[in-house]
Amino acid sequence: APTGQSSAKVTPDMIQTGSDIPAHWTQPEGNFDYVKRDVMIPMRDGVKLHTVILIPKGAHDLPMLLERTPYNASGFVPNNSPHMADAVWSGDKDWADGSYILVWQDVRGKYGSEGKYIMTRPPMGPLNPTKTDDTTDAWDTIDWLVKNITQSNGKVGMIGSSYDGWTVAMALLHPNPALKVAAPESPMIDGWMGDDWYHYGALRQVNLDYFTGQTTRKGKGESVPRDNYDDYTNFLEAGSAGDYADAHGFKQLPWWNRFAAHPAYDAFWQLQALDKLLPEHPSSVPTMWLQGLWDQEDIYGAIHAWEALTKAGHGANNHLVIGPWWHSQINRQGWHLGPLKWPGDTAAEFRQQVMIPWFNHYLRGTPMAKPLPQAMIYNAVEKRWDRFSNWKVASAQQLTPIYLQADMGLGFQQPAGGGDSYVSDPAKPVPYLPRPIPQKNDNWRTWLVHDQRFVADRPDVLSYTTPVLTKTVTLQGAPIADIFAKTTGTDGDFVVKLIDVYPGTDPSDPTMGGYELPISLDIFRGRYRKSFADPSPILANVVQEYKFRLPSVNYEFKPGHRIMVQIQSSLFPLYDRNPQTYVPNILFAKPADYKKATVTIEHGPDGHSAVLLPVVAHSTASH
Ligand code: PG9
Repeated sequence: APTGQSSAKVTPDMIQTGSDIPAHWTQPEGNFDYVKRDVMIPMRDGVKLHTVILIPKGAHDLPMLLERTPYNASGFVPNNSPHMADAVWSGDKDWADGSYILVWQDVRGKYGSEGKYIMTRPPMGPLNPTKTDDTTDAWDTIDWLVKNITQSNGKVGMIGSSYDGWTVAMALLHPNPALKVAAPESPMIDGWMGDDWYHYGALRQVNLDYFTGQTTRKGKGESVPRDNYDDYTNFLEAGSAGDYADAHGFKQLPWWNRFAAHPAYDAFWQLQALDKLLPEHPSSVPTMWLQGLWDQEDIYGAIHAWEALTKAGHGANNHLVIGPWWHSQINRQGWHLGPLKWPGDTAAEFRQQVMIPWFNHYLRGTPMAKPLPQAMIYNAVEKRWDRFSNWKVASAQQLTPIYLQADMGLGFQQPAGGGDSYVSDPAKPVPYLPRPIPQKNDNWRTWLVHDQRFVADRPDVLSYTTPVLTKTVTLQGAPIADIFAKTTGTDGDFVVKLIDVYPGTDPSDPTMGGYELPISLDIFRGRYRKSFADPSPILANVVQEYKFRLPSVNYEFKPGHRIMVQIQSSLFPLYDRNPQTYVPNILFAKPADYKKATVTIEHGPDGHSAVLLPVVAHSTASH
């Protein structure tokens, strides 16, 4: 047998010194179909922003697609593949066929970018005394790109969803002339009124994880540590949202302190609401405002930005697209949404057949087979896109009240009177999903289509239902909840859900038998019934009106189905609990402030509770 040991001799090349990691490593890119550049782009104040650029090999005269993000630009190119389409994250694959130069940039102060981070930094002005914002940063970036990326044709399009959709909207306040087309996808537009932070003043407290995720580190921060698997328990045991935040160190976070000092819709929120600012600085950039019908994070932004611009006379270059999607699903697969199945991949088809051809039209002059209409809104019942040339802004709609009636009935006849009461107990708030509700929640994306039968038997949830419909009821527009109620408390929340009750059996899909599908729902904090800026206590035991707009729908209630309106006073733990005792700032309510209240929903005569429905006799949609 070989021995070998005695002749072992150490030569110099065997000796391990220094480091096995070279000072610099360059990936040979001989077989790559693109070139990757990591650059630091200087802004007007000298701060440099980290930017990742993928340029197809041999490219010339290509348009550039820019996304600005607080979520790590490098993460948009997760794979070290020689093929551009394999290198980029799934949402950008359709753009990575060699016909676009792709650009992602870290916003100021996050990940690889220099400078200071401010959460959704307000535009320069009273809330931002500096000389830069995300409008100037987008402007300077585009300026640099067209001057330095010689393979480009000098034209830029911007996309991005949610926060990245907000960066698109910010760029539109004063766009660089090279910005030729834009698609804010599920953009955060007004964080107080109906996007990520509050809905009509009710705090979306599960977003407290977002505060630590974004603002404890320059890179990705941790979520808030949990004592229990079930967030219902975690938030209930914590007390108020402020108690929860204090217990987890939030006082160290400037954003939380600023946020917590402004629970009402004061100047802090009003002056950064982009649906107010965009019409004051309208752009001529062709813009596709895009969101999901059941967008669980930013259901407010796109449609309100589009409506505000349209109302101000800027409808010609602004289009509205609402797909059958959860938040940002436009950038993923769109075969289904929870139990709702579509005939194809609605997201990929939209990207490939509408969005990219539309971008190509403005960025390389390619004619479009079909012009983009004023609005394209998916019809989730007929399972097809409806195209509208006259989708109305909410204020111009004709609305038909559907009234709450005796014996938990619902109908178009105004009832003479009556009412129903329930006890709302902050110690037992109504969950928004069946418990347990883990922090990493698989149902988060689809909670807005969850079967509402899981709460129907609760004594603090009222469900009003029509008889079985014999004719189709078609809704196109924004329903408005118009609730008249009294309470024994001095504050309180109202949750109103418009629901399609499916027939008891469905032979083709038995699991949908009797399904209670929410098609539009929202929450309203009672203290804001007179003014969002100046809250006031509810007068105990006096009937008050609570009127608020629900998310827009393009829906058909079919014969055999029933329409339901459900009312309750909490939606927990997604929204913080209202103590039902008026306190100056609910974020810091004390345990003794949380009190049971008896809530009575009036049918009349002191106000006829109803949901005002955008019923249309004849749809004007084309397909
Ligand atoms: N909805 C997320 C968000 C946007 C803006 C601020 C806070 C959160 C997002 O998905 O980006």
